[in-house]
Amino acid sequence: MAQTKTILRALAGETLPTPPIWMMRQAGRYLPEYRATRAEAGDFLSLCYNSDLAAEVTLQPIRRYGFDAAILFADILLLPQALGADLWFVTGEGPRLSTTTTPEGLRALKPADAIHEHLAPVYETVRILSRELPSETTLIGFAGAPWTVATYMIAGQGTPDQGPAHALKAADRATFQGIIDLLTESTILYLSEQIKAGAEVVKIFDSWAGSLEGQDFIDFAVKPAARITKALKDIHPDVPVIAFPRGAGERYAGLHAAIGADCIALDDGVTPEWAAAHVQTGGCVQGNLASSHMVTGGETLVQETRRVVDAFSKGPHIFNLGHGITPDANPENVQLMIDTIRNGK
Ligand code: 1CP
Repeated sequence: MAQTKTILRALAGETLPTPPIWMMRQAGRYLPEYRATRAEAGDFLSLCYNSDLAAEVTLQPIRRYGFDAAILFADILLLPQALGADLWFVTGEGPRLSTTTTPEGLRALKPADAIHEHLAPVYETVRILSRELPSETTLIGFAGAPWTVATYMIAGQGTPDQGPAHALKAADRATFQGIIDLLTESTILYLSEQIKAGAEVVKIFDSWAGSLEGQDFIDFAVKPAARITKALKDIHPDVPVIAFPRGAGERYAGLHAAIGADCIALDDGVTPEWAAAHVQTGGCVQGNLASSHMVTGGETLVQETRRVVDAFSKGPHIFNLGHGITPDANPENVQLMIDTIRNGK
């Protein structure tokens, strides 16, 4: 049967007259209905593990805006928790984890195939969504990339420069590589299970890829993503993979082939014109309007939205922001962006 979902058509390489749209963090604190459901759940992690409420917040931006894709509501740090790390969120600050920095610490984690019981509520959220989403909306599953998840496991929190992870990589390569390998294998199992539950596309978020330099970028951003993509395609050959090595800069060129991904997601550190010439030539791209426009709005938002659409109009493109929408964004600016893309030409 010919594919009718616009995101799947773009991922298959089709150039569409109007790009399909979704937004990173589209279910989030900028929406009053999200804040209400989160309060009902009690806290962020309880929301992630309550399948009915997690499905509800996933659906909220679809009802409000009619995005072309829904992204499963969960977090990249649920996987290390399933591997045995302690995880909690400090209000106003962000995630905290017990640290893994020694051979003993690595050995104390569970094996990759022991994650599914802990993550069962996430798979249930996917099943609910695949029943309840409108027929034209694509369901995206996701996981963090091994390097990005490792940076949190090693530091025990978010870090501006991923210093502790770089330090472990230099001081105890075997333990560092062991963490990367465990995350790579468990991510394959985690994403494969999301696909079995109904995810139609999966995305690998490597938010901190940009701090990897030289051969490290190849070894710890490109190779793990390529291994995950290859393993998933062996099991689920028709499910597209989106890779998001944020901050890759000029290294975005050639990544479709190097990773084997159907789509490379771009942050706004590269211009759409450069990316059209150097990245979109390799396949579908996703991105890359700066999320700050969702705060500031106005004529600049309209112009920059048009600029992204126009720059990528000659090849396969999924419209998105360059990073997640922030809590201080104005929901009306999101509507203005969508109207500009869908009606503004
Ligand atoms: O309600 C709240 O206060 C929590 C805010 C929040 C939300 C809405 C967190 C905490 N995670 C999420 C959901 C989330 N996280 C999704 C759901 C789907 C959607 O996009 O709507 C996804 C895909 C993520 C992915 C994620 N979590 C990433 C990768 C993408 C990115 O933004 O770079 C990262 C790095 C995380 C860790 C994390 N979780 C939450 C926070 C505040 C952070 C970042 C901490 C830091 O900056 O270091």
